[in-house]
Amino acid sequence: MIGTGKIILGIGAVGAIATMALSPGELAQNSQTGQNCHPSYSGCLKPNASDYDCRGGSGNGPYYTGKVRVIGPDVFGLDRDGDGWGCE
Ligand SMILES: [Ca+2]
Repeated sequence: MIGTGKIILGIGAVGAIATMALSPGELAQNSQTGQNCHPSYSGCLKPNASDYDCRGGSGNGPYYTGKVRVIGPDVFGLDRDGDGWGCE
């Protein structure tokens, strides 16, 4: 319970700072990690997609992407060689 209280306080503090002084760059970064983008990929893939495949490849979709930075668990299997870049 103590831990939960600390988390709520932390979010409140971050929100206050963000409202007061947030540069355009930070705003853009925030929108990329928002609910509309998948947290594992930097190219803003849909977070609720059933699968992504590489554009121009032999995958069956339903969604396709070009080269994309993989910044979290590679749930769509786009980065086969594990170097952090998918669909190279
Ligand atoms: Ca790769």
